[in-house]
Amino acid sequence: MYGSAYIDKDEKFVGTAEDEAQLLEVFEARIARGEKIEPDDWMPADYRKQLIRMIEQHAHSEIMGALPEGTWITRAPTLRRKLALIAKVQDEVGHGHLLYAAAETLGKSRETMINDLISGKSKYSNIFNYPAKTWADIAVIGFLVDAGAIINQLLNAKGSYGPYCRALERICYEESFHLKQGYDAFVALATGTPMQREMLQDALNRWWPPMMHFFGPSDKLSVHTERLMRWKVKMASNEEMRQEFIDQYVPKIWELDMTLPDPNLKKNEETGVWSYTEPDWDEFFKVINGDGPCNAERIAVRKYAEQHGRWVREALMSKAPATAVTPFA
Ligand code: BYC
Repeated sequence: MYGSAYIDKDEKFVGTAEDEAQLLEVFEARIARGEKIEPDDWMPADYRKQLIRMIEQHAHSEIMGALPEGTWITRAPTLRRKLALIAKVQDEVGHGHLLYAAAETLGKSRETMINDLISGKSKYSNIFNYPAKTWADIAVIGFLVDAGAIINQLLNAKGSYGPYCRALERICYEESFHLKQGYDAFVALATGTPMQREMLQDALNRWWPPMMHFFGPSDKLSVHTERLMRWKVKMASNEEMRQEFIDQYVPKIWELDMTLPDPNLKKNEETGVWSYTEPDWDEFFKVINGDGPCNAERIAVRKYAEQHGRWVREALMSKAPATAVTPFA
């Protein structure tokens, strides 16, 4: 209840327009003061909807991201790399759990979220719809995709919704280890044999275009940015995040004498702004709408996991039989 107003069982606001305007004013003032919004606080229905969309997509991206990397655990070149990759994949799945839990505070169940992922209703990051063909792909994912994720997440951890911010903060600690392992693998290949450098260059050429897409469409094409930034769900525009990524990481790639497949990539030293070839946004929208090189394969794996893991979930949720034997008794 909020005065005479309340939220009904379908999450609809019931009250006068005046009540709602007043609540909205208080809500926006809290955000402007930098306060965190918590699950039991009043929030506009659209804030809730946008947060569920974004956190859910983020959670899906974490568990989908574990798939291309997971296939390389058995093929990692050394025991040390294998151990690091196992730990990373485990972390990514853990991030998925944290984020599903954060989204659940807004009223959508995990089961519904997983169903929406495997039915194709929910999106997940474009970047995980491409194949990881060689070990160099794993180095590029660990270095550049994790770097991109950190840029996005460090910013949004300062946002307005408490449970999402706290999850992001914890995720960022782990992501910084992932970035170190990715960079280490990247440098090992970049300073290795001509064949290793060639393999790395090939991976960079393939991953660069989806990496440019990773931060979302150009600000002209972005539909949610303006509202999300007003509500401090998103703390920077897609283009601001992309510029920050390019500025921090392109010099690190070039200093290893590797190249990027964009002849127009150049920094304006006066303004600090990078120019680059406009990414192919048709390709981006095709991929995020389910028609990328690996969409069907990724969804099929998640569907398999959902179906074949059902008995485990059911067993965990069921009450233990009265006659159960106590282990080690
Ligand atoms: N991929 O209005 P816009 C990881 C969609 S995992 C797919 O700009 P918004 C890792 C967008 O949803 C971390 N779809 O959107 C894991 C919208 O479509 P709908 C991944 C995208 O939300 C394992 C439409 O395009 N990070 O790092 O304002 C191993 C218009 O876009 C993408 C996150 O998930 C995309 N890249 O801004 C290694 C961060 N971009 O929903 C690493 C959380 C846009 O209207 N998400 N779309 O149908 C965000 O920060 C924001 O959602 C975005 C997009 C910046 C990505």
